[in-house]
Amino acid sequence: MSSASPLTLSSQLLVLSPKKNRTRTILGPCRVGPRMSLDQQRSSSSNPVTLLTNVTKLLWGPSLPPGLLISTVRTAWNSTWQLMMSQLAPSDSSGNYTRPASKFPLQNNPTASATATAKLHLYVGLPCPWAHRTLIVRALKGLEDAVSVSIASPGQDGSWEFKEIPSRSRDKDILVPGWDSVNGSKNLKEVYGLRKGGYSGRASVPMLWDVDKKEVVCNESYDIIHFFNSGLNGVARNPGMDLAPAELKAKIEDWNKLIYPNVNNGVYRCGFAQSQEAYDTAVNGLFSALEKIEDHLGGSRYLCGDTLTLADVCLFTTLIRFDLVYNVLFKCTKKKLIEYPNLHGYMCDIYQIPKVAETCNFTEIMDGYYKILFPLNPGSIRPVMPSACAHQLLSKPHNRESLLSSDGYLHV
Ligand SMILES: N[C@@H](CCC(=O)N[C@@H](CS)C(=O)NCC(=O)O)C(=O)O
Repeated sequence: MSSASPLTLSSQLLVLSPKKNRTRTILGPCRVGPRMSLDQQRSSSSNPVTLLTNVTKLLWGPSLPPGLLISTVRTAWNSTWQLMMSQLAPSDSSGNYTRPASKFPLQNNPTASATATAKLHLYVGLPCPWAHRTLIVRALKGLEDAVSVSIASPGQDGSWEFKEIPSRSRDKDILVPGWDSVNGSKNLKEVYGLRKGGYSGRASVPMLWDVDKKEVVCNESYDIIHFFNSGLNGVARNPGMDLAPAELKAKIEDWNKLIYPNVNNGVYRCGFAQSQEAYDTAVNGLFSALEKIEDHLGGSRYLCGDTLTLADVCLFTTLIRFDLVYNVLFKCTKKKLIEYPNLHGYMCDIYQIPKVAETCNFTEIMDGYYKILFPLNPGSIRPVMPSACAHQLLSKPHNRESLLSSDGYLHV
């Protein structure tokens, strides 16, 4: 997602058409086919794909050899795809996706110590796994009153947009895309731009905003969840819940070192790989990490033992999207998540923690990825939701309560 608009590319494709010296008319009967009804003809003339097909026929005639057609389109598509990917998903010289660092980590924020008393607002998008982490910790800590939220939806050009009117539900516990309730902005870029000194970089979610100072507090999910866990206990409804107790901090970091590059970012490294080698490396790293975690979860209820921690929250938001999206769209195809009994049971266990299911919006997740990630799914067709991902199935008994004995260490 970036400021480059993928939609402009279809018009560039037209410019790539090789021959301009044909004189056939586009509306003759052979263009629409003899068996097309008048209604079909009318609707097809407004359909851009049909229009492109007709223009192609006009330029080349109906009998273009399939080999030429395929090699021409392949060359045109590959070059535009490379162009798009280089801007939307930066990679190194071997085609490995390299995620840009967040511009506003918490430790760089000079006002961070005063932030606990500031009026805070959280900007998120429901498809985003990084933003999802912050919604879960906000809910578990009971920060709904202390940290209000605005939910953006992905726009056609990949930016995060707000609806123009408040959503009908004013219930802060119901998470649906809506308007920007503190700044009234039309998109997230505009909100970032309100900070002193402006901002022209990536307008990413999640983003924590200081309402009175009109300043970005942080846009790095890992920092935000740590801050929500321990920095706002004075206003949290559930201050006693500690998702990163001192004695587990080292274990949480160890799990994160395995899970962030190979699983959380690993699925993106599969999906955004720009060479076969880059994809192979990413997919092997992903599934070997999943195998390790699967083994560990056979004897441990959560990653660090019998206590739910931030490491589990971070893993959960990738797992819950796995069969819905990553398995298909990002080519994480070696196995589906449902084929891992321990990982799947563990995911259901976390899903069933009160208030977690309400943060998971499967329709928004599927729409967000399949309809908006244009370079990976140009037709924008959203596949049917896998039946194993239905709420009722995720709510079934998981029987993991008895797994209490692990030391919670990552044994590799
Ligand atoms: N490292 C960041 C990553 C956030 C991120 O990449 N968010 C995506 C959505 S899933 C985004 O908003 N991208 C918009 C853009 O890059 O312009 C974090 O963990 O918070």
